Amino acid sequence: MKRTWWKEAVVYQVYWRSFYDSSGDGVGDLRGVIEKLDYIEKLGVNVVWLNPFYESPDRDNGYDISDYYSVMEKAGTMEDFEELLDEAHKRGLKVILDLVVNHTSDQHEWFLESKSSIDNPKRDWYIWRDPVNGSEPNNWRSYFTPSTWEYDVGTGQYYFHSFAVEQPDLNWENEEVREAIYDMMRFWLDKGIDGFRMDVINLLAKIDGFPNAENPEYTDYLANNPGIHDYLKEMNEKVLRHYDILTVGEIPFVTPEEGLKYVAEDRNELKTLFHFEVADDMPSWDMVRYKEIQEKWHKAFYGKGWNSQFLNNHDHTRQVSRYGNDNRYRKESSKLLATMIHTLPGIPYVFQGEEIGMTGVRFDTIEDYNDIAMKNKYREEVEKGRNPVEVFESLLPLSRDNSRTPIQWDETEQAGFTEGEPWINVNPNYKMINVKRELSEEDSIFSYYKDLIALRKEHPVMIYGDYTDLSKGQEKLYVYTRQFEGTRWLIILNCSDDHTIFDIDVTIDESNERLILANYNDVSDKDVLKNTSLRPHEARIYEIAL
Ligand code: TEU
Repeated sequence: MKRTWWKEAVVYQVYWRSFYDSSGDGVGDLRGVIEKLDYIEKLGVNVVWLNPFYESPDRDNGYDISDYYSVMEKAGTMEDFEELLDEAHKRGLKVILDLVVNHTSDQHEWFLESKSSIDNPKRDWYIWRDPVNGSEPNNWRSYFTPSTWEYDVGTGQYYFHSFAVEQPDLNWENEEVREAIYDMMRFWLDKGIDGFRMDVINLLAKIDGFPNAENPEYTDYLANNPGIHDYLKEMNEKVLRHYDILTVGEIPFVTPEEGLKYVAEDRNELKTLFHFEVADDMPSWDMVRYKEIQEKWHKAFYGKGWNSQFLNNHDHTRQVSRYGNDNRYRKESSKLLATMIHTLPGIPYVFQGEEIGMTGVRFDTIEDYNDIAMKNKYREEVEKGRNPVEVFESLLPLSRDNSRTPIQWDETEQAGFTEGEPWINVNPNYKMINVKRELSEEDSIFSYYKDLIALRKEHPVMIYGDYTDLSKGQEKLYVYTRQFEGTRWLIILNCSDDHTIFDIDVTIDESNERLILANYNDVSDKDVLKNTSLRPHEARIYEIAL
């Protein structure tokens, strides 16, 4: 498989509104990112993904764009962005932007025109349908609301939205729409950005005729529809292939075989993808299932396409709270999960704050929350007559705001994130968990991430190695090898709160075994592995003989 810079990337996701506020208005901003670039550089990552900062009414935190060509006031100015890009590049950091082209804001000029009358030239830029028997054209559910259809009184038709009512879907069948999007992509690429994270990119094509779904609750009918690969091939042909960039598609609802169609090297569509078999479908840790997922994706992708590894992002609860132990073993399990993500095949993603072991949050009332997905769901369920307290409790574990609280920089007021009132409350544990503390402690989570990321630069086995799981079916231990050009690594993870005996059948030649990294600092090179008792959330990486 060809070596390329983007396969060797470690991506750091910057949710800028919660990163650092340079202006004191309570919202993080692009200047705040510039001020903290040295911090990102110190971690050793080489790509930064910035969540959307384009002009937006901000109903879905920037994923409802009203002007693709300008910067939202809260985030800063175009000059700030250009400076950020320049400063990042000076530090050897590449920058990828969010590309949100399945939908726009309902305040986008295009939609305002489209809505203004049935014969407006932009009417067909969005998806409009007549009522069926006086009601919605079909029974589909959107991600954030009970129906994908919203009625427009002015023109007597419904428009289609896969997400919130304020996020109408563009009509990708219309060539003018596609060309307008390609122009916009070139605009940013020509500024020198290094790629795109493509928001729900497999939703662009819709099922012909919008037939009713048998089970409308399972919204897979929104994704992977006929025509999608034609759009992506065209996008590649007209735009992507002319730039040396990283493209990562957000691709929910795919099997590995289907996923490969988006990224197979010989198909000329995207470079990599995020699938959601873990984030969307594994609410809490399930070791056996996680291994099965890794196995089947590796099998389908090895030598053919490139994957990504992540356990959290701005939509998914912080990994140490969801999949580790954010209490007694916060430090150990943060490091273990990092070891896993950075040694499995695919590009590792670090979501801001993960590198200091930030945890999920629990606010007291629904008013303390901002997430439109959570708030809409809360309203929908309460309107059905359900008990509000129960509904609230049920939404807490996976609320997207778990990951969206401000970065905890230090122990001062508002965790040093802002001098104003933060747009969302700071996690109350900031005095214990913060960057300042992490940077001052030798065996901190941050310093472990730094070591792990540095290893990737010296050891291509972490990137290009094949993968063999030696622990199938085991519920606590995850043990696998990676092998590449004469080097073999053994990764040992005790994914549990218990002491666990290492009883895996792998031949270890003591004279050849070398400890590469461990998350307990008293492990020595000479530790014989067989029958060793591994401590809770213990993680080790060895180089072993072939
Ligand atoms: O997310 C798509 C989305 O709906 C995710 O919330 C979902 O959990 C999953 O990851 C895909 O099945 C993207 C953005 O990341 C999110 O913040 C936006 O709200 C959404 O698209 C709409 O643009």
